[in-house]
Amino acid sequence: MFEKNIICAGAGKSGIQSAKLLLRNNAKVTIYDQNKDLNVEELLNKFEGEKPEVVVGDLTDELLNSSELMILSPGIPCDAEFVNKAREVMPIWGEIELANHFNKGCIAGITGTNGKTTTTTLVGEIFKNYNEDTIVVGNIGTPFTTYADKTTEKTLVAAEISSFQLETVHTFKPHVSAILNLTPDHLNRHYTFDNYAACKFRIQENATEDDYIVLNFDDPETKKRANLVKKARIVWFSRVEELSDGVFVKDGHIVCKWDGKEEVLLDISDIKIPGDHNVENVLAAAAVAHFMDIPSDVIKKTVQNFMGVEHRIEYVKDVKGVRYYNDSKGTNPDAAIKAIKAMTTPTLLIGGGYDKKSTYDEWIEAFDGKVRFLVLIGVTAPAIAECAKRHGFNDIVFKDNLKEAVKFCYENANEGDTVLLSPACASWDQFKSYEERGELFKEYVRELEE
Ligand code: UMA
Repeated sequence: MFEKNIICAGAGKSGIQSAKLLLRNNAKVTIYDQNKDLNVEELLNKFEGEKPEVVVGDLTDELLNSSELMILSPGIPCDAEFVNKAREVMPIWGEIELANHFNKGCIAGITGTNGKTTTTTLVGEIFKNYNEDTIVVGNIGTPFTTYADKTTEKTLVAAEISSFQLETVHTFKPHVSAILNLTPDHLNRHYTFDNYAACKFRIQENATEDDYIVLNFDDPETKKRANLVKKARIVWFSRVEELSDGVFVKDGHIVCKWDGKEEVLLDISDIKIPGDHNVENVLAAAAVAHFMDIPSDVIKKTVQNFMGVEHRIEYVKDVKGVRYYNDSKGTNPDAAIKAIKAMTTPTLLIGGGYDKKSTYDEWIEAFDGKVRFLVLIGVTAPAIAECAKRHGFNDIVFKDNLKEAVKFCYENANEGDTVLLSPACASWDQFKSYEERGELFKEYVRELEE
C-alpha cells in the first residue's frame, strides 16, 4: 500500500507503535527523533523481527527525498522546523490518522479539557460489557496504532483524543464524539484559547448527518462554539437543566430525550464516583454509549460497578458506615482541591508528603467547613499545619506514617463521615510512587475491622 519509506517522527509510545504497525503491513520505516542522545539500541530492542531504521538529531534531505509520508507523534508541534520542511514534500499524518487508515471498528472519540480519562475508561467498560471485541486507546496511554490493524467491523473503539492528536487528523471520523468541557490548556502549543478550542472541534470534522457529537450544555465555552459543528447531530448533556432534546437529570434519573421519545438510562444513585464533575462525566459517557446503540441496562450496570480511575478519588469501601476514598494521585494542591470539593459529608483528610515547595493556601480554603480532622504525614506536615493555622484551621493531627493515619481516622470517624487520602503532595519521601502510596492505603483500609 505504501511504496516508499515512511518516517515515524518521535521515538515514544506513538512512534514505536506506528512503526510496528507499518512494519507488520510491509512498509519500509524510519523512526526519526530530535533527541541526539536517544538510546538507539534500547529502542531497537523493543522491536521483535523486522526493525526500523533510526535517525536522530537533524533530519537529512536524503531521508526526506526517499520518503513518501511522515507520521507525527502528538508531542511534536506541527510548526516545528523539520515538520514544515517535510510538509513541502510529503503529507503529514498524526498517529491517530495512521490508526484510522487501518481501523475497521466503530469509534467513540472523547476529548475536552478535564475528565477525558475517566469518561473514556467508563465508555470502554460499557463497551466491554456489551461486546468483548473492544479496544480502549489514545491519549489514555495505549496508542490507537497498537491495535488499529487488528480491528474488525464488530470492534468497538473507545478513544481518548487530545488536542495535540486532533491537529494532525484528516479522515478520522468517530461515529460518536464528545467534547466534555473547555478551559484554557496547552496554550504554549496552541498559542490562543480559540485555536485550542478549534482543535478540539476537529473531532467532528468528517462526521456526517448519521454521526453524533455529545456536547456539554452547562459549559459556556463549549456551548458558544457549537456553531463549529458541521454535519454531526448535536446531543447536549446537562447536569442542571431539563433539555428539550438530549441527556439530562430529571427527578434523580439520567434520561435521554430524543426524537420525541424519553428513556431512563440510569439513576443518579447508580453513580459511585463522587463529585459534580463525575456526574458530568457519567452523563457524557451514558450519552456516548446510548448513541453507539448500547442498551441502557448495560450502561446502568456498568455505571453501578464503576469505581473510577485508580488512585483518583477512588472509592475503596465502607467500614462501619464510614466511606473511604483513595486520591493518592492528588499529588498537587490543585488536584487535591478537586477531591475535597467532591466530598459531601464531614471528612477526615489525610495529607502531606514530599516537598515540591507548593503553597497550600487555596487547598485549605477549599476545606469549606467540611474537614473534621486534617491528619498530616510526611516532610510537608509542618508547613501544611502552619498554613492551615494561618487560615484559622486547627483540627490538625500529626502521624508518623500512613498506617497510623488510617488507624487514627478509623478510631475517630463518626458514622456518615468520609475518610479521604488526598495528600496534595508527591509521595517520594515515604513511598516509591503515588501508586504504591495508594495501594498501601487500600490495603490498610481493607484490613480494618468491620
Ligand atoms: N520529540 C521530538 N521533538 C519534539 C518533541 C518530542 O523529537 O519536538 C520526541 C521525544 O524526544 C520523544 C518522543 O518525541 O522521544 C515523544 O513523543 P510524544 O511526546 O508524542 O510521546 P508519546 O510517548 O508518543 O506519548 C503520546 C502522548 N504524549 C503527548 O501528547 C505529549 C501521550 O499523552 C499518549 O498517552 C501517548 O502518545 C499514546 O497515545 C500524554 C500527555 O501528556 C499522557 N498528553 C497530553 C495531556 O493529556 O495533557 C496531551
